[in-house]
Amino acid sequence: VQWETIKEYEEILFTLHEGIAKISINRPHKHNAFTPLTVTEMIDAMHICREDPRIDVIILTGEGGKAFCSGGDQSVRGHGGYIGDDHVPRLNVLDLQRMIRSIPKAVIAMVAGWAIGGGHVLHVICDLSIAAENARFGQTGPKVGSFDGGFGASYLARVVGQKKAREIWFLCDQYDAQEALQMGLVNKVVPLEELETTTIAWCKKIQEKSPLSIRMLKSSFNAELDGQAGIQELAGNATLLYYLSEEAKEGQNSFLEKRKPDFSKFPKFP
Ligand code: 2NE
Repeated sequence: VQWETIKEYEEILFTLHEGIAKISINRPHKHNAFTPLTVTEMIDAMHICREDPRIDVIILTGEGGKAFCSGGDQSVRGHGGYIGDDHVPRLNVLDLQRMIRSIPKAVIAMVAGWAIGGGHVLHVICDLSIAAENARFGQTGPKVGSFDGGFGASYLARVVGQKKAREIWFLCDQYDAQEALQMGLVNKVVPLEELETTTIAWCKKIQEKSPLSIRMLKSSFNAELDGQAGIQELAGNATLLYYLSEEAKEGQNSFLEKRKPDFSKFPKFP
Protein backbone atom coordinates (compact mmCIF):
# COMPACT_ATOMS: atom_id res chain seq x y z
CA VAL A 1 0.00 0.00 0.00
CA GLN A 2 1.35 3.41 -0.97
CA TRP A 3 0.74 6.01 1.76
CA GLU A 4 1.12 9.61 0.63
CA THR A 5 2.12 12.15 3.29
CA ILE A 6 -0.60 14.70 4.00
CA LYS A 7 1.45 16.82 6.39
CA GLU A 8 4.82 16.46 8.11
CA TYR A 9 4.96 16.43 11.91
CA GLU A 10 7.59 15.70 14.55
CA GLU A 11 5.91 12.94 16.57
CA ILE A 12 3.24 11.50 14.28
CA LEU A 13 2.91 10.37 10.68
CA PHE A 14 -0.14 11.56 8.77
CA THR A 15 -0.75 9.85 5.45
CA LEU A 16 -3.46 9.14 2.88
CA HIS A 17 -4.34 6.18 0.70
CA GLU A 18 -7.47 6.14 -1.49
CA GLY A 19 -9.62 8.24 0.87
CA ILE A 20 -8.26 6.57 4.01
CA ALA A 21 -6.24 8.80 6.35
CA LYS A 22 -3.78 7.22 8.76
CA ILE A 23 -2.65 9.00 11.92
CA SER A 24 0.23 7.06 13.42
CA ILE A 25 2.08 7.89 16.63
CA ASN A 26 5.78 7.77 15.74
CA ARG A 27 7.56 7.25 19.08
CA PRO A 28 8.23 3.49 18.96
CA HIS A 29 11.23 3.83 21.35
CA LYS A 30 8.67 4.70 24.07
CA HIS A 31 6.00 2.26 22.89
CA ASN A 32 4.30 5.30 21.32
CA ALA A 33 3.66 7.09 24.61
CA PHE A 34 2.25 10.54 23.90
CA THR A 35 3.59 13.96 24.93
CA PRO A 36 1.61 17.22 24.73
CA LEU A 37 3.20 17.75 21.30
CA THR A 38 2.12 14.30 20.05
CA VAL A 39 -1.43 15.12 21.06
CA THR A 40 -1.34 18.65 19.60
CA GLU A 41 -0.19 17.14 16.30
CA MET A 42 -2.93 14.48 16.41
CA ILE A 43 -5.52 17.19 17.07
CA ASP A 44 -4.22 19.16 14.08
CA ALA A 45 -4.41 16.05 11.89
CA MET A 46 -7.95 15.35 13.11
CA HIS A 47 -8.96 18.90 12.12
CA ILE A 48 -7.62 18.21 8.63
CA CYS A 49 -9.48 14.87 8.55
CA ARG A 50 -12.72 16.68 9.35
CA GLU A 51 -12.26 19.40 6.72
CA ASP A 52 -10.61 17.48 3.84
CA PRO A 53 -13.32 16.10 1.53
CA ARG A 54 -10.85 13.52 0.18
CA ILE A 55 -10.88 11.77 3.54
CA ASP A 56 -13.70 9.28 4.21
CA VAL A 57 -12.32 7.14 7.04
CA ILE A 58 -9.52 7.55 9.59
CA ILE A 59 -7.15 4.91 10.95
CA LEU A 60 -5.49 5.61 14.30
CA THR A 61 -2.39 3.56 15.01
CA GLY A 62 1.21 3.51 16.24
CA GLU A 63 4.48 2.85 14.40
CA GLY A 64 6.69 -0.17 14.93
CA GLY A 65 4.35 -3.13 15.35
CA LYS A 66 5.05 -3.40 19.09
CA ALA A 67 2.71 -0.75 20.45
CA PHE A 68 -0.44 1.10 19.50
CA CYS A 69 0.14 3.57 22.35
CA SER A 70 1.35 3.22 25.96
CA GLY A 71 -0.47 6.32 27.21
CA GLY A 72 0.96 9.54 28.55
CA ASP A 73 4.77 9.77 28.51
CA GLN A 74 5.61 9.44 32.19
CA SER A 75 9.00 11.10 31.70
CA VAL A 76 7.34 14.43 30.83
CA ARG A 77 4.63 14.18 33.44
CA GLY A 78 5.07 17.10 35.83
CA HIS A 79 3.18 19.02 38.45
CA GLY A 80 -0.43 19.12 37.18
CA GLY A 81 -0.09 17.34 33.85
CA TYR A 82 2.14 16.46 30.93
CA ILE A 83 4.67 19.21 30.19
CA GLY A 84 5.93 20.25 26.77
CA ASP A 85 8.35 22.91 25.54
CA ASP A 86 6.08 25.70 26.81
CA HIS A 87 6.43 24.33 30.40
CA VAL A 88 2.64 24.32 30.79
CA PRO A 89 1.08 21.16 32.31
CA ARG A 90 -1.58 19.77 29.99
CA LEU A 91 -4.05 16.91 29.64
CA ASN A 92 -4.82 17.73 26.02
CA VAL A 93 -5.52 14.08 25.21
CA LEU A 94 -9.02 14.74 26.56
CA ASP A 95 -9.58 17.23 23.70
CA LEU A 96 -8.36 14.58 21.25
CA GLN A 97 -10.78 12.04 22.74
CA ARG A 98 -13.73 14.35 22.10
CA MET A 99 -12.59 14.95 18.52
CA ILE A 100 -12.38 11.22 17.79
CA ARG A 101 -15.87 10.85 19.15
CA SER A 102 -17.45 13.77 17.35
CA ILE A 103 -15.77 13.74 13.93
CA PRO A 104 -18.53 12.73 11.48
CA LYS A 105 -16.40 10.04 9.86
CA ALA A 106 -15.57 6.55 11.11
CA VAL A 107 -12.34 6.23 13.12
CA ILE A 108 -10.76 2.77 13.33
CA ALA A 109 -8.08 1.84 15.86
CA MET A 110 -5.51 -0.46 14.28
CA VAL A 111 -3.86 -2.06 17.29
CA ALA A 112 -0.56 -3.95 17.22
CA GLY A 113 1.14 -4.59 20.55
CA TRP A 114 0.47 -2.50 23.62
CA ALA A 115 -2.69 -0.43 24.01
CA ILE A 116 -2.12 0.64 27.60
CA GLY A 117 -3.22 3.45 29.94
CA GLY A 118 -4.27 6.58 28.04
CA GLY A 119 -3.40 4.65 24.87
CA HIS A 120 -5.96 2.04 25.76
CA VAL A 121 -8.57 4.78 26.23
CA LEU A 122 -7.81 6.11 22.74
CA HIS A 123 -8.63 2.76 21.11
CA VAL A 124 -11.75 2.38 23.28
CA ILE A 125 -13.07 5.71 21.99
CA CYS A 126 -12.53 4.81 18.34
CA ASP A 127 -15.63 3.58 16.50
CA LEU A 128 -14.05 0.21 15.73
CA SER A 129 -10.90 -1.60 16.87
CA ILE A 130 -9.01 -4.19 14.87
CA ALA A 131 -6.28 -5.99 16.78
CA ALA A 132 -3.24 -7.98 15.78
CA GLU A 133 -2.66 -11.26 17.60
CA ASN A 134 0.19 -9.58 19.54
CA ALA A 135 -2.09 -6.85 20.94
CA ARG A 136 -2.20 -6.39 24.73
CA PHE A 137 -4.76 -4.24 26.46
CA GLY A 138 -5.09 -2.68 29.89
CA GLN A 139 -5.23 0.33 32.17
CA THR A 140 -2.36 1.23 34.52
CA GLY A 141 -3.60 4.44 36.14
CA PRO A 142 -3.92 3.18 39.72
CA LYS A 143 -0.37 1.73 39.45
CA VAL A 144 1.28 4.92 38.21
CA GLY A 145 -0.85 7.48 40.03
CA SER A 146 -3.42 8.43 37.41
CA PHE A 147 -6.92 7.69 36.19
CA ASP A 148 -9.31 8.61 33.40
CA GLY A 149 -12.76 8.91 34.92
CA GLY A 150 -14.28 10.36 31.75
CA PHE A 151 -14.77 8.26 28.62
CA GLY A 152 -11.99 6.04 29.97
CA ALA A 153 -14.31 4.83 32.71
CA SER A 154 -17.91 5.44 31.64
CA TYR A 155 -17.59 4.59 27.96
CA LEU A 156 -15.38 1.59 28.72
CA ALA A 157 -18.16 0.35 31.01
CA ARG A 158 -20.69 0.78 28.18
CA VAL A 159 -18.43 -1.31 25.94
CA VAL A 160 -17.49 -4.19 28.27
CA GLY A 161 -20.00 -3.83 31.12
CA GLN A 162 -19.63 -2.37 34.60
CA LYS A 163 -18.06 -5.40 36.29
CA LYS A 164 -15.41 -5.90 33.62
CA ALA A 165 -14.59 -2.17 33.43
CA ARG A 166 -14.08 -2.04 37.20
CA GLU A 167 -11.89 -5.16 37.00
CA ILE A 168 -9.79 -3.57 34.24
CA TRP A 169 -9.21 -0.41 36.28
CA PHE A 170 -8.98 -1.86 39.81
CA LEU A 171 -6.65 -4.79 38.99
CA CYS A 172 -4.61 -3.19 36.17
CA ASP A 173 -4.24 -6.62 34.56
CA GLN A 174 -3.30 -7.04 30.91
CA TYR A 175 -5.53 -8.84 28.42
CA ASP A 176 -4.53 -10.53 25.19
CA ALA A 177 -6.27 -10.06 21.87
CA GLN A 178 -8.56 -13.08 22.24
CA GLU A 179 -9.68 -11.97 25.70
CA ALA A 180 -10.33 -8.49 24.29
CA LEU A 181 -12.42 -10.03 21.51
CA GLN A 182 -14.42 -12.08 23.99
CA MET A 183 -15.29 -9.05 26.10
CA GLY A 184 -16.32 -6.99 23.05
CA LEU A 185 -13.39 -4.62 23.44
CA VAL A 186 -12.26 -5.18 19.83
CA ASN A 187 -14.12 -6.07 16.64
CA LYS A 188 -11.64 -8.50 15.09
CA VAL A 189 -8.30 -10.20 15.70
CA VAL A 190 -5.94 -11.00 12.83
CA PRO A 191 -2.29 -12.05 12.43
CA LEU A 192 0.04 -9.06 12.65
CA GLU A 193 1.00 -9.32 8.98
CA GLU A 194 -2.68 -9.04 7.99
CA LEU A 195 -3.49 -6.11 10.28
CA GLU A 196 -3.18 -3.29 7.77
CA THR A 197 -4.79 -5.11 4.84
CA THR A 198 -7.74 -6.13 7.02
CA THR A 199 -8.13 -2.62 8.39
CA ILE A 200 -8.04 -1.17 4.88
CA ALA A 201 -10.62 -3.75 3.74
CA TRP A 202 -12.92 -2.64 6.58
CA CYS A 203 -12.35 1.01 5.62
CA LYS A 204 -13.26 0.24 2.02
CA LYS A 205 -16.52 -1.43 3.11
CA ILE A 206 -17.39 1.74 5.03
CA GLN A 207 -16.37 3.94 2.09
CA GLU A 208 -18.90 2.15 -0.14
CA LYS A 209 -21.72 3.16 2.22
CA SER A 210 -23.71 6.39 2.30
CA PRO A 211 -21.57 9.01 4.10
CA LEU A 212 -24.67 10.71 5.48
CA SER A 213 -25.93 7.41 6.89
CA ILE A 214 -22.57 6.79 8.58
CA ARG A 215 -22.56 10.37 9.89
CA MET A 216 -26.12 10.10 11.27
CA LEU A 217 -25.42 6.70 12.82
CA LYS A 218 -22.23 7.84 14.54
CA SER A 219 -23.97 10.82 16.12
CA SER A 220 -26.98 8.63 16.99
CA PHE A 221 -24.77 6.12 18.81
CA ASN A 222 -23.16 9.02 20.68
CA ALA A 223 -26.34 10.96 21.45
CA GLU A 224 -27.67 8.93 24.34
CA LEU A 225 -24.30 8.62 26.05
CA ASP A 226 -22.95 12.13 25.55
CA GLY A 227 -25.77 14.14 27.13
CA GLN A 228 -26.44 17.60 25.72
CA ALA A 229 -23.23 17.49 23.66
CA GLY A 230 -24.40 14.23 22.08
CA ILE A 231 -27.83 15.64 21.30
CA GLN A 232 -26.17 18.76 19.86
CA GLU A 233 -24.19 16.58 17.44
CA LEU A 234 -27.25 14.64 16.31
CA ALA A 235 -29.33 17.82 16.09
CA GLY A 236 -26.57 19.52 14.10
CA ASN A 237 -26.87 16.74 11.55
CA ALA A 238 -30.65 17.16 11.49
CA THR A 239 -30.10 20.87 10.79
CA LEU A 240 -27.67 20.01 8.01
CA LEU A 241 -30.30 17.80 6.37
CA TYR A 242 -33.00 20.44 6.89
CA TYR A 243 -30.81 23.10 5.22
CA LEU A 244 -30.71 20.86 2.15
CA SER A 245 -34.52 21.00 1.86
CA GLU A 246 -36.66 23.39 -0.20
CA GLU A 247 -38.71 24.11 2.91
CA ALA A 248 -35.71 25.56 4.78
CA LYS A 249 -34.61 27.45 1.66
CA GLU A 250 -38.08 29.04 1.41
CA GLY A 251 -37.56 30.50 4.90
CA GLN A 252 -34.17 31.96 3.99
CA ASN A 253 -35.31 33.22 0.55
CA SER A 254 -38.40 34.93 1.94
CA PHE A 255 -36.23 36.84 4.40
CA LEU A 256 -33.79 37.92 1.70
CA GLU A 257 -36.68 38.85 -0.67
CA LYS A 258 -38.46 40.78 2.13
CA ARG A 259 -41.73 38.81 1.79
CA LYS A 260 -43.77 36.51 3.99
CA PRO A 261 -42.61 32.87 3.74
CA ASP A 262 -45.03 30.46 2.05
CA PHE A 263 -44.61 27.08 3.73
CA SER A 264 -48.08 25.88 2.59
CA LYS A 265 -46.73 23.85 -0.33
CA PHE A 266 -44.56 21.63 1.86
CA PRO A 267 -45.88 18.23 2.97
CA LYS A 268 -46.85 17.53 6.56
CA PHE A 269 -45.81 13.92 6.94
CA PRO A 270 -47.81 11.79 9.39
C1 2NE B 1 3.51 -0.99 28.07
C2 2NE B 1 4.43 -1.76 28.99
C3 2NE B 1 3.63 -2.74 29.84
C4 2NE B 1 5.41 -2.55 28.08
O1 2NE B 1 6.39 -3.21 28.86
P1 2NE B 1 7.74 -3.76 28.16
O2 2NE B 1 8.52 -4.44 29.24
O3 2NE B 1 7.39 -4.53 26.93
O4 2NE B 1 8.52 -2.47 27.62
P2 2NE B 1 9.32 -1.38 28.48
O5 2NE B 1 10.74 -1.78 28.56
O6 2NE B 1 8.64 -1.08 29.73
O7 2NE B 1 9.17 -0.10 27.51
C5 2NE B 1 10.05 0.15 26.42
C6 2NE B 1 10.51 1.58 26.55
O8 2NE B 1 9.39 2.44 26.46
C7 2NE B 1 9.30 3.25 27.61
C8 2NE B 1 9.98 2.43 28.69
O9 2NE B 1 10.38 3.27 29.75
C9 2NE B 1 11.13 1.83 27.92
O10 2NE B 1 12.13 2.80 27.73
P3 2NE B 1 13.69 2.45 28.09
O11 2NE B 1 13.71 2.00 29.52
O12 2NE B 1 14.05 1.36 27.14
O13 2NE B 1 14.41 3.73 27.84
N1 2NE B 1 7.89 3.51 27.91
C10 2NE B 1 6.87 2.68 27.79
N2 2NE B 1 5.72 3.24 28.15
C11 2NE B 1 6.05 4.49 28.53
C12 2NE B 1 5.29 5.59 29.01
N3 2NE B 1 3.95 5.53 29.14
N4 2NE B 1 5.94 6.72 29.30
C13 2NE B 1 7.28 6.81 29.13
N5 2NE B 1 8.04 5.81 28.67
C14 2NE B 1 7.43 4.67 28.37
C15 2NE B 1 5.28 -0.84 29.89
O14 2NE B 1 6.16 -0.11 29.09
C16 2NE B 1 4.44 0.09 30.70
O15 2NE B 1 3.82 -0.29 31.68
N6 2NE B 1 4.44 1.38 30.31
C17 2NE B 1 3.80 2.44 31.07
C18 2NE B 1 2.31 2.45 30.81
C19 2NE B 1 1.66 3.57 31.59
O16 2NE B 1 1.60 3.50 32.81
N7 2NE B 1 1.17 4.63 30.92
C20 2NE B 1 0.63 5.80 31.53
C21 2NE B 1 -0.77 5.56 32.10
S1 2NE B 1 -1.55 7.04 32.67
C22 2NE B 1 -2.16 7.73 31.20
O17 2NE B 1 -1.75 7.35 30.16
C23 2NE B 1 -3.17 8.80 31.24
C24 2NE B 1 -4.20 8.81 32.16
O18 2NE B 1 -4.32 7.83 33.04
C25 2NE B 1 -5.12 9.85 32.21
C26 2NE B 1 -5.03 10.85 31.28
C27 2NE B 1 -4.01 10.84 30.36
C28 2NE B 1 -3.08 9.82 30.32
